[in-house]
Amino acid sequence: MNAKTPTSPVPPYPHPAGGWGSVKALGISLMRDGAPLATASALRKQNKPGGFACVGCAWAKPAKPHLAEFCENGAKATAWELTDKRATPEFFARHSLAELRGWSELELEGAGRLTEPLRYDADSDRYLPVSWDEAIAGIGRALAAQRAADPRATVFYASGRASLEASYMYQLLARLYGNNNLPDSSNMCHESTSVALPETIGVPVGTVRLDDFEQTDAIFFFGQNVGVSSPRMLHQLQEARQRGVPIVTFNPLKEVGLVHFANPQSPAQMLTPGETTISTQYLQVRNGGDLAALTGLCKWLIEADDIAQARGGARVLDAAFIAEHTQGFGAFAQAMRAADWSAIERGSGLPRDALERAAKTYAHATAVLGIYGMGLTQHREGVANVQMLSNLLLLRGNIGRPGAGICPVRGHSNVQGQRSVGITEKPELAPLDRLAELYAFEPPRERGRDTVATCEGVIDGSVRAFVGLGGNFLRAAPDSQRLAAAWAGLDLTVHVATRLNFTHVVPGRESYLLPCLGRIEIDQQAGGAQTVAVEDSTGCFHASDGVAEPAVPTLRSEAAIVAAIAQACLPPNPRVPWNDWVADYAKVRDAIEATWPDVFQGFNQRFRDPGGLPKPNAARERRWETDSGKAQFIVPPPTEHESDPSVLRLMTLRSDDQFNTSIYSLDDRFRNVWGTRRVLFMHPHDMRARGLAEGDMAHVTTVAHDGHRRELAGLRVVPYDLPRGSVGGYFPECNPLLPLQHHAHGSHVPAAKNIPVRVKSAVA
Ligand SMILES: Nc1nc2c(c(=O)[nH]1)N[C@H]1C(S)=C(S)[C@@H](COP(=O)(O)OP(=O)(O)OC[C@H]3O[C@@H](n4cnc5c(=O)[nH]c(N)nc54)[C@H](O)[C@@H]3O)O[C@H]1N2
Ligand SMILES: Nc1nc2c(c(=O)[nH]1)N[C@H]1C(S)=C(S)[C@@H](COP(=O)(O)OP(=O)(O)OC[C@H]3O[C@@H](n4cnc5c(=O)[nH]c(N)nc54)[C@H](O)[C@@H]3O)O[C@H]1N2
Ligand SMILES: [Mo]
Repeated sequence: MNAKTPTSPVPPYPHPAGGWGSVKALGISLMRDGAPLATASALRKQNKPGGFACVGCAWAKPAKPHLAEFCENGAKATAWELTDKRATPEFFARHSLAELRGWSELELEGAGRLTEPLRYDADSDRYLPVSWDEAIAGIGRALAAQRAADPRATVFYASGRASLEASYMYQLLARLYGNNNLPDSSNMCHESTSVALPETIGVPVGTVRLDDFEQTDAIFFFGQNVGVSSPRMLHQLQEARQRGVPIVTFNPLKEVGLVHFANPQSPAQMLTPGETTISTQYLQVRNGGDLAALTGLCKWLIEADDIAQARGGARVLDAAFIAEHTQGFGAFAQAMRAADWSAIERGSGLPRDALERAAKTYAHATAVLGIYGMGLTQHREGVANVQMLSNLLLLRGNIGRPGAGICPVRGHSNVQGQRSVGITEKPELAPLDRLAELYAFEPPRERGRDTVATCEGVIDGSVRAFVGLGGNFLRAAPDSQRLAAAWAGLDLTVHVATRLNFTHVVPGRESYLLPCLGRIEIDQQAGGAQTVAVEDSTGCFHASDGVAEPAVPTLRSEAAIVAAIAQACLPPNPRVPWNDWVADYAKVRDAIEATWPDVFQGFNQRFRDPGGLPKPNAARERRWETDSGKAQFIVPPPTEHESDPSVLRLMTLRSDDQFNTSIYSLDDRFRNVWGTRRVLFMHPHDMRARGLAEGDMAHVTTVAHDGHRRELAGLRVVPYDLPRGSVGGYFPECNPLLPLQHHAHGSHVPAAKNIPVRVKSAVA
């Protein structure tokens, strides 16, 4: 190949993540969203005792918070919630839903906070205001009618933000209604983790807590964009780097936050060029190449150990740990020895010597953290990817030891918590017998619908009603165009939301939009101002108190709305004290503790503890709650190789100015993209092979062979430093390209990081 490229890749963002760029971007964002004073005052209480838990990401909240325990993106999330813009009934009188369907996500959410309950009026094609009583009565009637016809045709989606209290009430509503149809955002996110880890280490979550960062010797980072998605973790990474801890990163893109970081809360760093280099080795793995890369690491370690044993030298693997604590090592080691280096290099896109260097770093460390995000989970091999990382860690006993462990970085601020209080479609994961006993009813035992099954049901007509506790399902889900076309066939759609989005403007035959309080707002109930609880990424439960005046007095809390809907659609059940719960959320916490006494022991007394109330985690103590009672090595499946060079692998990405489908602006300053999100990042060689130059418009089609045509035209080509054969675009704009059936084996997480596509010039 000619090394000279027709166009040079975009010049890299010259500044570190954090730093002055971050302070400036934050100032602009606060001005743009209005209410800078309310936001500034709220920010002082963000992630602090007596304050609120950030509504952005789920990263851990330390016991001793930093002076300002928020990041640029957390501050943007706060400003977004506390905006002074309002989507009032007058707004809805001016715009039909047909018109609003032509608006972008930025424009729809840009209308501001929802203020009144709304009901869809088909004659005028508008949302009209209704009283809370009318809305709840109407929803109650419609849901009761659906329940009488078939309780399994209604779905209760949760987006990962609602509190533990509201979520507990929500799952109880679904089960009293008669189904386990509780899909959540985690089905598109870390479900691969929830399926992978119980099999290998016996817990569905990570094993790492904040203090492990202080004791670790090496950090291995896979497919997680820390500078954008969980920037507060940069504090821990920076501290580790200052102790000389190596950080080895696997990511197809050179993400700024993984390259270097300046701490905006460290004046010394802000004034000098003394930023921290984050990654000591950066491996630009092909997207979808992690299984091969991890195989390379494990192979090197196992063979180095074979040699050490033969020579009678010091062991490379932790043989005592493997013997005492694990099962399946023999078969796994055999598979690794048999793996072929040329296949590893081809599969990962990485040279053998780079992988060997990373393996040596791993072998030299006594305590290693394995951190990962969507780069591992959103693949056909999402479950196998996570299990392979778990295999790597087990080789040297890096689970259940200070400074070591596996660390999935969760997305939404309470997504992990929703699972802990029963939001799951899998009946075996819900305490159904306990619920039966506490509330005197017969819970449904049949498996419910996850996100993919919900989409299938909407498309084939077997789902008739959709209730959404937050989220923007029609944008976030795969095959979003096919889904939107089928959505209008639903009998009933009900959305509980803070801001207007696309899903709301595609109504079912009967449709309601209910405006709720956000977590930053003061939640007054009969029993006074309420506190709620959330769970962070490291399994600690925290208290969160609203600090800002509600956007308008008409808003109701999610807990109050769920309780009202439940009472309106279900026969009375004196065992479920909905009204008492709404008056005093501490009583919901008591109910949660009564349902899971071991997990939530002393919940009301302990959830305000500094650093939160840690959830018990057996793997942290090297108790393996797996079928065999041991930690399990798992042989990875053979990888599916794409042999057709005309097929590229599309990964869908987040910009630094969005929170999922909430788009704050069209810029992505870290990737040097301004004023548009309709772009396609390409390697210059792949551009040239298709006759494309920088700034040309590309036409992208999915390779799916299922009879459905999926295409996007008019994506501006941006030459970029990524592996050949890989292309990047933005989520959610690229979701029409993601086939519903293209999801992870075992977990059904849509394979949003590896969509097979063909790219050509849009004009050709
Ligand atoms: N500011 C902000 N914060 C957020 C969110 C947000 O939208 N904005 N979303 C929240 C949510 S719900 C979630 S789940 C998390 C998501 O946070 P992340 O887990 O960081 O998810 P992404 O940003 O989608 O992608 C992560 C990285 O994976 C890399 N990648 C893509 N394909 C591969 C691959 O095959 N292998 C490897 N090794 N890497 C790959 C991409 O280059 C990218 O850097 O963030 C949460 N926090
Ligand atoms: N192609 C592709 N698709 C993806 C992904 C990807 O990387 N690539 N990522 C996936 C992931 S990881 C996730 S988590 C999903 C996210 O998918 P969703 O669950 O849809 O989450 P959001 O986009 O965060 O939802 C935004 C909406 O939530 C509402 N909202 C905000 N705050 C609140 C609140 O406090 N209460 C209530 N009731 N509503 C509120 C607002 O109305 C807002 O419009 O998308 C997934 N889809
Ligand atoms: Mo997520």
